[in-house]
Amino acid sequence: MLDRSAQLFNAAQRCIPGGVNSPVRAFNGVGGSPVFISRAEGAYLFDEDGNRYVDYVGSWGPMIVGHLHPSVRAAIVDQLDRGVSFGTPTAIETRLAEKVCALIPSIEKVRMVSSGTEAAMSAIRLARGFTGRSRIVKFEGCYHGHADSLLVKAGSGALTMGVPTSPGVPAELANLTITASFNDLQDLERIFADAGPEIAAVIVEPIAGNMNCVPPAPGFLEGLREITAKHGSLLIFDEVMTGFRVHRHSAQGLYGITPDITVLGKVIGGGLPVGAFGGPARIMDSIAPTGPIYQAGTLSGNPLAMASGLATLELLDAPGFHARLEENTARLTEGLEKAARDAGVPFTTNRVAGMFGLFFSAAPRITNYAEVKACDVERFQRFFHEMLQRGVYLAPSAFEAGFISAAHGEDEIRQTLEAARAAFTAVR
Ligand code: KE4
Repeated sequence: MLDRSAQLFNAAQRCIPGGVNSPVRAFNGVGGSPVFISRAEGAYLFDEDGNRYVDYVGSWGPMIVGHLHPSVRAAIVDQLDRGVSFGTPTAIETRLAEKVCALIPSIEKVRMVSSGTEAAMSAIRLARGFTGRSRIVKFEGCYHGHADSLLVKAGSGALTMGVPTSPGVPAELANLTITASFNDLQDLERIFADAGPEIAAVIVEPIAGNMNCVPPAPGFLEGLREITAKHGSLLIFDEVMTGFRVHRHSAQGLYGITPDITVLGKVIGGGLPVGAFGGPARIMDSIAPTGPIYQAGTLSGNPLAMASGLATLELLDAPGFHARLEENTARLTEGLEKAARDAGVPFTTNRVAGMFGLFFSAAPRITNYAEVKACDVERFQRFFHEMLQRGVYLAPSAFEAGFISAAHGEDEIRQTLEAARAAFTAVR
């Protein structure tokens, strides 16, 4: 007898490509059939068969205050009773914009959109329009959503001409994207020596979270800032994942770097569809209707999503919020490393405040994409299922970061480490 999730997956695959509305959810990264979640609360997910899981995905980052937080729920319900969408300016859009500008000093003006992809795509167009240049630089292993110019990987050839990572992206467009190595400033220096005057912008995840969690090497972000400023290119921080997660003022506050444009998503919507891009007024005023660079969206600034995002950000104002997140992430990752050591399994972690990475590797720390790719993915896949069976829901991919919420406490971490001791033994 198939469990309910398996039955639902069979039905979903008949009318949704792969049975999912976003590929990573299909469990192709870990094998097996995805669990279908029916509800969530605090640090927990509950699947259609009634199984409970400690959740370390948090909808891929947005649920930083935990699922169904009473304040967020109340804000959504309050807005719901006044209508969900008007297609007009609303006061609550300004309140969220003001909150973002207060929390991220490099942002004087911000435009709301409906996803991180849309925000990154718009930021690229803004940088190209503002500088009059066409080429952009991204980093191998970093992900900025699925806009054409960003679905590009390093090609061969001296200029590391980009080649598409997906059919449907024209080679002519991919050619305008140069791919560099994350945490490798020499590589970037070489690219700018070759093509500096043509480069509109460098876009980077200040803490890589899409090659699993890889923090910036000391001096790397400072180097990006220096090189781009020297060549008149813009520096775009894609903080869709790190925004408000790693520090009250995001990664740029944690590392003390001022980018030209910041891309946001996830936490800023508290689980409802919100993305955003912002920066100094001198740049942002180039965006329609004040400037010529076109960008628009039917549901941009949706009042329900704004209410959810604003209530979430207001909860992050609590004294010690990020310190507690950091403490619990440290307790979790240090406990996992001990459990792996006791089981004799080569394993290490990375963490930055409320995000972390798990790696099956004998290396003391994982510092770049090549080292991530050398990790034991097959052992991670087995570990993932051993943990799932014991009620712990990790990201279903060896190349994704994990997230802790304010709802994770002693109990949840104890349950997780108990499951991990058995899971490490099982994958020894
Ligand atoms: P969305 O379009 O998925 O809202 O955001 C794209 C995006 C942009 N920038 C960064 C740094 C991101 O991490 C993302 C999306 N993250 C993935 C998981 N790593 C979302 C999960 C999914 O694709 O289903």
